[in-house]
Amino acid sequence: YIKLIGSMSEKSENIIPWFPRRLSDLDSFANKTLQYGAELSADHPGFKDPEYRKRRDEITMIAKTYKIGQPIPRIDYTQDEIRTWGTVFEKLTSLYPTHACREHQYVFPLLIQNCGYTKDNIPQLEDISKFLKECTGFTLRPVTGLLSSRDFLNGLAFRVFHSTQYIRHHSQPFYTPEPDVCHELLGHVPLFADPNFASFSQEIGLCSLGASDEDIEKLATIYWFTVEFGLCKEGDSYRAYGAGILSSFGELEYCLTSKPEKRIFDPAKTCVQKYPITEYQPVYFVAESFKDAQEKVRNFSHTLERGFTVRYNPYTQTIDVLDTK
Ligand code: NLE
Ligand code: FE2
Repeated sequence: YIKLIGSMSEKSENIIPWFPRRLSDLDSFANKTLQYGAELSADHPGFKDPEYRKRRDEITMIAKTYKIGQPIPRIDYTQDEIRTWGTVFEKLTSLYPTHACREHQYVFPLLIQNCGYTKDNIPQLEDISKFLKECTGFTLRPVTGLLSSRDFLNGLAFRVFHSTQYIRHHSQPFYTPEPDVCHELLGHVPLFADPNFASFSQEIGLCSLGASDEDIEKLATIYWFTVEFGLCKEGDSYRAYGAGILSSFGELEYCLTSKPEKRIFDPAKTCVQKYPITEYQPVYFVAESFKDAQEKVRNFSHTLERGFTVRYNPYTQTIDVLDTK
């Protein structure tokens, strides 16, 4: 925890949770991953498969020693892993034309051309990170598993996305409660190449810097219902832009049916909505556009209790703190 000096210290509640101020500060938390919650481990198909666990440990070693700025080491994926990827890739790409949002569909062919996205190849984080950097300035950073919401969201303030590098268990290719390369590369990556989506994501990240625990909870819920499970309107129909949907064949089909409830995205309401993490979502929120969603989140952030504002300085890749709200 840090204490801010100046006019802010006149307030009695002047203890502000630590937050990264420069890019290399992100190295201090990339290893602090959460243990699977009881809920997750009970459901996880790979939990009782020792060979799978061993392979995961091997892959996550990379993330453990990685420092920002280094090239991300390549993984030599096994035939079995590539087969799982191929199954997921084929099923999902057959649904994208009718279910994915416009931005996702625009970027996808570019990933095929530039980053080795095919059925028989699991693309490498390093190639993708370079590609994204040229599109929107986003970069990937390998991570061993789930970070705390605070750390994960703080990364977005720097346009850094923490990405896993291992793949889901082969027994359940069409839905997993955990992030894996299918989820990151097919769900998240295409959207981070879109300028409006990139700046919407960064907006949530900036709001999270130095936020109270309660506000982090709200922002994480907003992140959940947008970046992970967001729907948007296109003409008269709905389309998916949330990565958790775009990486799950089962949920992608389900989300556009009339079964789940769909509500308009409104940060003040969305931020308190409860959600399950190991099954299809019963409720989705629909965004008008990424620009509109960003503006709504920005307005919402003024209602949070943080007593200062932050600005990202892209030249130095640091955070400027302004003590006016
Ligand atoms: N349910 C998603 C999938 O199967 O790809 C992963 C969600 C991670 C938050
Ligand atoms: Fe995700």
